[in-house]
Amino acid sequence: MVTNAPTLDEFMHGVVKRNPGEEEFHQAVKEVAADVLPFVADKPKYKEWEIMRRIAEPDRAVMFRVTWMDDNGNIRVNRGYRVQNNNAIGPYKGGIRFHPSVTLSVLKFLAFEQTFKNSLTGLPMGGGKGGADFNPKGKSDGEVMRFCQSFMTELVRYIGPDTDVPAGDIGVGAREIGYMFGQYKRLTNSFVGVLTGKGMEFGGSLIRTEATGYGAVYFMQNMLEAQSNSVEGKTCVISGSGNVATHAVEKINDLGGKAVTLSDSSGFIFDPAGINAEKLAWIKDLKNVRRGRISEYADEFGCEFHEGRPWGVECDLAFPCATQNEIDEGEAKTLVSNNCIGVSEGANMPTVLGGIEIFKDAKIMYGPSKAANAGGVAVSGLEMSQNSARIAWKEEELQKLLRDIMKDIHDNCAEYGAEGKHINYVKGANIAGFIKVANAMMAYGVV
Ligand code: NDP
Ligand code: 2IT
Repeated sequence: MVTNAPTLDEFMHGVVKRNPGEEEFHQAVKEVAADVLPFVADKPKYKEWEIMRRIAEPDRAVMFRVTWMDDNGNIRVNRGYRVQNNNAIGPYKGGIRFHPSVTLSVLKFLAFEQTFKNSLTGLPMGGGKGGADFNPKGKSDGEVMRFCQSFMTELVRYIGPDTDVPAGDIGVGAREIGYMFGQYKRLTNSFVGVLTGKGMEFGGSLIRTEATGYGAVYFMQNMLEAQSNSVEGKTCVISGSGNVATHAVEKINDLGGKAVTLSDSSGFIFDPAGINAEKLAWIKDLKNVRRGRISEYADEFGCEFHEGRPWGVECDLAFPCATQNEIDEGEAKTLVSNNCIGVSEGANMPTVLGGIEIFKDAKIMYGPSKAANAGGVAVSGLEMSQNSARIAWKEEELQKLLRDIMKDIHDNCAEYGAEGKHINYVKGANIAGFIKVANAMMAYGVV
């Protein structure tokens, strides 16, 4: 069964042919295959077992109608999905996204990435992702509740605490997880850890809310420490103003950095004085309770608001924490020419492939999403462990576990990504994430 190793072009030709028009999925697979194919080329065992081809084909993807009634009595129809990419090393695990831009391609890219990310955490979790093209913006609590209940009424068939454990992502936070968990419990008459990111009263874990943003800053700190540098005194540009962005700012402040921007889909605020703890508390209330726009910050605190994205603001460190493809090639060049020395990705796949090449060529510290934002799903894994054991760990223990996991991910990426004195974290993350999944798949034979 010996086969010749395909070139990247040959491999991608097959992926594009089997998944026509799914550009985000092609992009995510290409980024990984570019590192993994050369790595397996002289390792017959991985090559012969066609591991990369198998990981790039989801185990299954389900699509379903979600019907619900709005406050005016209109019948609304959305499309729901769950993509179960790979469960070689544990139950499928990954968030649920509610956003009008959700398509099968977006969720396939996210489930594929999640497979490598979850492997990097060192915890037993496979990769999955789900969501719907539902737009929570401007909806009442009642509408969101009815949508979540209808979504779960269908999703319940495909998930379970040992099968597939969803969590939050864009548009899905504590409120939505509460509604979905309540409906799962009602439909199955079982109280189990089937979702993570739950409220503390019903099986949630301390620091899950903070974990992704904190983890992305820890990853940056680890990259800086490898060069005898630190976050202290650094000017930081952050995009987004949701869960990941606000907690990244919180940790930047803790470590003595200065966060000067946040954004949403309308534009960004630039606050040269820095977004301190008091301003951050105001933003969390704006986003989670009043559900307002980031432009209101500029009115409240008297700073600039601009349309577009924040990457033209001069900075030492950049933290994209909003969405995919939010740093294009031109913006990557701008960051480099403004002497930005490090990028840590809180969002999933925020940099286009051409932008990644620009960061690599400039040899700046670049922490790709599957490594840098793994702190969230890592604490989700710890929430699953606590639920299974029916115990709750203390905050200090969890804080330490998160820091240690992020350090291990960093060191693992550094080992596989070493290129002389420089560390190619993209290559390191792709290869380190691949090996564990590949070894498990080979143990199972041809499945
Ligand atoms: P939230 O819904 O809490 O916040 C999303 C933020 O990004 C909002 O400020 C939103 O602005 C902005 N945003 C979303 N879509 C767009 C867009 N198309 N253009 C511009 N801005 C946009 O989500 P999270 O903070 O949870 O997620 C942010 C990113 O982090 C995503 O890429 C997600 O996949 C990733 N991530 C999240 C994890 C988690 O634990 N939550 C874990 C790992 C990664 P607006 O309100 O205007 O839409
Ligand atoms: O992209 C991600 O890692 C998440 N949205 C979190 C997934 C999870 O299961 O906690």
